[in-house]
Amino acid sequence: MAGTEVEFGDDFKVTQEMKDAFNQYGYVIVRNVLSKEEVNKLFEVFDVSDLVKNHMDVYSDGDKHMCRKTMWNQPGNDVTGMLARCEKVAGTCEELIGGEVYHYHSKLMMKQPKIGGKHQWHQDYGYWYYNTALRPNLMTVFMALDRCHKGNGCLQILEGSHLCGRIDHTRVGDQMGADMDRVKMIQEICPLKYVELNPGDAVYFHCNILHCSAVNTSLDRRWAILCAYNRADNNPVEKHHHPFYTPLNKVPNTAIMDCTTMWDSTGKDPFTVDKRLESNFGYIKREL
Ligand SMILES: O=C(O)CCC(=O)C(=O)O
Repeated sequence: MAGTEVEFGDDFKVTQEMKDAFNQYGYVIVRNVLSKEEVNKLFEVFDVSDLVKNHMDVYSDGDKHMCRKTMWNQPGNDVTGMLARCEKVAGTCEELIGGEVYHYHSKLMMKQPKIGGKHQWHQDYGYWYYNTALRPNLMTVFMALDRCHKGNGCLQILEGSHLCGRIDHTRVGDQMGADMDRVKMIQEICPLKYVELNPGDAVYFHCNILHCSAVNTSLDRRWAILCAYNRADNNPVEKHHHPFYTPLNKVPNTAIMDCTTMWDSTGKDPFTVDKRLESNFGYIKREL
């Protein structure tokens, strides 16, 4: 579909066609937004940081499969901070969502061979809604670090489903899942897209797009780094486990390779198991 898929290059800029595609389909894929060198540098960060060691295990379906993830709230000044603050990632989101954004959180998703768990059909705004950012003006950039394909549980989205509005969600294991009766109806009108990506490709998607991913039944690891943003004029009303508006201080794309601080957790405000429990309790309290 025109505009939903573009190639990154030196002259990359967000075109009206990309904006139209984002508005109509709820996502845009940018191929090779990260170079091989940038992807390799991120893997070097994982080697020297405690990002991998400090993962949480998130179960979705009552079986042995689990999603491993590590999350942090503030971008910081190290390599992952430069990634989250650079023009091609954060600046592209500003163009697509139509205004200044701030960093809502980043996470490393580690879907391991054979044991990597599924993500239920959900909208990110299905649960971010409870964080009291009142408008669905949030979005995520999912950047593939490994090849993501059907066999290792690539992202699946229902094209254009963000236009169906926010759907009710309930807890499924450690996750929030959308009301499946409603999802089935939406599947009748919104085509399913398997978002197959090569390392360095990214999908930029709206917080109301319905998405999921299957278990990783293959021997191929499926790691990805995700940066989520909220529009600056959508500051949440209540304090919660993700930040209020904090200026992003965007940097040029070259900052990722220029950055000599591989990892510095200072001020990154990691999202701990305790915070997850707090947020789950917050949700349950509201539900009751
Ligand atoms: O990593 C995935 O497959 C999906 C991640 C996701 O949908 C989420 O974290 O909200």
